[in-house]
Order: sequence, then structure tokens, then C-alpha cells
Amino acid sequence: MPTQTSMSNPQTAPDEKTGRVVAVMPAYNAASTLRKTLADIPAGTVDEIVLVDDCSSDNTVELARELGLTVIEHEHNLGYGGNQKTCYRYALEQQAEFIVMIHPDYQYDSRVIPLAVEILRLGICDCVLGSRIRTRKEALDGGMPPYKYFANRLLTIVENIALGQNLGDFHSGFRAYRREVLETIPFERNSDDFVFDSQFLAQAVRFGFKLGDIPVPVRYFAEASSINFQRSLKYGITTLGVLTQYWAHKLRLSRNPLFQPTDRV
Ligand SMILES: Nc1nc2c(ncn2[C@@H]2O[C@H](COP(=O)(O)OP(=O)(O)O)[C@@H](O)[C@H]2O)c(=O)[nH]1
Ligand SMILES: [Mg+2]
Repeated sequence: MPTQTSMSNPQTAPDEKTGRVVAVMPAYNAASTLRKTLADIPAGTVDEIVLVDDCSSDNTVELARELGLTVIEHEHNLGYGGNQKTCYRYALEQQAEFIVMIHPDYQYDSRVIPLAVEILRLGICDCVLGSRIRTRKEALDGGMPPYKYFANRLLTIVENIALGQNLGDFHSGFRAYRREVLETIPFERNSDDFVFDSQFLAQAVRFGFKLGDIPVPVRYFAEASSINFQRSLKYGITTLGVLTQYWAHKLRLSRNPLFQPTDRV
């Protein structure tokens, strides 16, 4: 007679996954890559996909509607951070329990969405980032411009030290969060520009959330990357500014609304 144990049988059917998953796509001229990005999302792993269009000049909006996505259009170009604010506001309104942000530029492998969500479900992390940088060779062979690679490495190392983390890529366009992260972080106070991303992660650390990452081999091609050297430089400098603000707040040298709870300024 088999011995009875309290362990569950790994061969039984998995429980129904609980918690609404909403994927958000901050889009800007994504018509040529949207279809491919969507095609790779495993069937049945997200409950809703919303695309927020930041006044694209191509037919991103028409295509997104045709593909059955929820579409929100900005009347004016608000910028990448402004776009994410709309994405997250909507996801919270829709009672999303897990929110996945993925660029619709086919740069990130959307097949990993359910894996990232599972890490959140298990409570291992509160934020999961897709790391494009597993090895230098892989990143460069994948087409990442060398200056972006080295700038990313340098900034990521500085951010890891400043924020006490060990992430592979602080500048990823693939991120998954538990609802509580978006409810807690005062992201509405963040910049509407690219530095939104750096502010968000510094806030996540400040508010005590657990950050982790999973490998997402990089795919670089013309449509997957539009940010030029000048904008990258501005992003790098403003990111260093965020780290300074984080420490100034932590050491109580200044009180920064970015790191204050939403009900306090
Ligand atoms: N909302 C918004 N997004 C933008 C703008 N310019 C670029 N983006 C988006 O910013 C994201 C990151 O830019 P990308 O060129 O892919 O950067 P890289 O892949 O890291 O080199 C992409 O999803 C772009 O669509 C803009 O003016 N507004
Ligand atoms: Mg890109």
C-alpha cells in the first residue's frame, strides 16, 4: 500500500490560474512590429491587451483595433512616461491583478509573459524585468549597438550599487508587476519622458518591493530601436539624477514627492 504524504501529486491537472492579467503596450509608430509581438504571446495567458497610442504617424491605431486590442489614443504626444501612466491607470481601473508592460516593437520575446507572471503569482518577486543582457556576446550578436551596450552596462552597475539590487538590465522594455506595486508607487508624479522608467524602479526599491529578472535575449533591428545617441545621453544623465534624489531622500537631506506615499506630498 502506498504511503500517504501531504505532498500534492505533480501529475494532477494544475489549478485554474487566478488573478486578471492585463498586458499593456505603450506604442509609438509600432505598425510594422505589432502583429509579430502579439503573435508570440501564448494563447490564453493574458485576459486583456491594451495599446496606448502616443499620436503615432503610422497606422498603429487602425491595426491594433483590427487585431482586437483595447486601444486608447492620446490627443497629443505625451512621451514614453506619459504613455505608461495611461497604461497603468487603465490596468488598475480594469482590476488587473498582474500587469505586464511590453514594447510593441518586437524587441522582447513575448513568449515569456506567462513565466514572468508565474514568478509574481508565486510571490517570489513583485516586479519582474526582462533582461536583454545575459552575456556581452549575446547582446552584441543580437545587434545591440555597442554604445548602447556599454552605456547600459555602466548605468546598470551604478544603479545596482546605488539601489542595492542585482538586476541584469535596468532599462528593459519588458516588465511585469503585481497590482500592489502600481497602487503604492506614486507613478503619476514621474516624468513623462524616458526617465519615468528609472524613477519607477528607484521607487519600487524605496517602497520595499522585490525586484527580479528573467532572460529575454535581445533582438535589435531598425524598427526595434529609434532612440538616438542624444536622447540616450539625456536619459543616462537624468537616471543618475534619480539615484542622487533617491539617496538624498533616503538620508533625509531632502523630501522628494517621488518617494513619498501617494497620500502624502
Ligand atoms: N510614447 C512615446 N514612446 C516613444 C517615443 N519615442 C520612442 N518611444 C518608444 O520608446 C520605446 C523605447 O524606444 P526604443 O527606440 O525601442 O529604444 P531601444 O530599443 O532601447 O533602443 C519604444 O517602445 C518606442 O516606441 C515617443 O515620442 N512617445
Ligand atoms: Mg526597442
